[in-house]
Amino acid sequence: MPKRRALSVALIGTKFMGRAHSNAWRQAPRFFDLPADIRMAAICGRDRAGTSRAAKILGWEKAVIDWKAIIADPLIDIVDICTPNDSHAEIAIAAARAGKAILCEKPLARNVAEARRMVDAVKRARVANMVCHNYRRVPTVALAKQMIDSGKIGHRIYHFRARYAQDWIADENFPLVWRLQSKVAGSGALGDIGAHIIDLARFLVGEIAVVSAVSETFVKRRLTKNRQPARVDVDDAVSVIGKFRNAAILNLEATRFARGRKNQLTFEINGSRGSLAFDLEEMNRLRFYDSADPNQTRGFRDIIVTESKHPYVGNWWPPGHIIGYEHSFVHTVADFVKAIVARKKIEPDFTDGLKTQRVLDAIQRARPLSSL
Ligand code: SOE
Repeated sequence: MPKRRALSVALIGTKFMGRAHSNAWRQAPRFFDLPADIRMAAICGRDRAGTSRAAKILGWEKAVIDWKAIIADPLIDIVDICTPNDSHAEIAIAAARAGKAILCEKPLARNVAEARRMVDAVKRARVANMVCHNYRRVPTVALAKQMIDSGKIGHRIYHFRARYAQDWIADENFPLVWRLQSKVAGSGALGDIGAHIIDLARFLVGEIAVVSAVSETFVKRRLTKNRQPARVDVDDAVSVIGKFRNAAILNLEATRFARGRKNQLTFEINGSRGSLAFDLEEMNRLRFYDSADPNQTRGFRDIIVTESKHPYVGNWWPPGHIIGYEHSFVHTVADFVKAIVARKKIEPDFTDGLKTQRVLDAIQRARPLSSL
């Protein structure tokens, strides 16, 4: 019998995304029929004690504190980058040169120039590469994509409206963390959460052709963790209007100042025959309006996306037994492993990350206002 392949993974980053990805690497082989065994070989972080603790709790074989040791290790096949944005390019380019497959958290980079260098590196090295836009792999979102592709809302799309709203920095006493510094993050709400809905716009409707935007930094000065005053040089909120190449109209909002909204991601798509609506807070439900329904009973209906025929769902629980946020990462990792072994292209890859980055940069450059 041919020996089954084993893929050794090293994850860089131990915080929120490090934990979400660790859970995904652990669960994917348990719930998906993967073409390779997964070895959770190493987790890498900056402080020794914290990283050792993370390795133990999250189930990695060893803790490493220098990411260059991961790159130099010939036994590592996959590098999973869950670090702040300013290190994505350096780590990914080194990993590509070392011939490793790469999964990278979003946004791919801080700007287009960096993203382009990352794309060049993975193309030159011909290594598998993927950006972790996990929301594409929420079953409800994947079903929406199938329905759009099969014409369920018509052959023309008129509108894509999306909102990603949080409130974790709405308190002006919240400290200046890395996500509020452009030299580390690139941009603010725009790149952190706006990147997700731009990716969904591209996934569900197509390429974006033009954008116009307004943004604001509501709290311009904050104290660092050492209580030093410092300037906030990223956006707190941004609103975007634009147009897709297929003439559909785009409306996006990304904000971290929507009090009460902890992680609200909603979208609505209106097509020539019907509409689809999604809300992450009810992520197993897809709302569908079909204008071809008989008019006495026509209206939005709820599709509870828990049937075994729905994307990814057959691998989990019986109908009606809902799934959550963490499953989207499991699906991402499972699809990535399948693509690596089959040597198939996977989306969103670094080229998609670059396209999204072009939209982010265009929004940052946009000068839309007619003054009154
Ligand atoms: C923080 O705003 C954050 O963790 C994002 O970085 C993630 O991408 C998003 O899924 C949840 O919020």
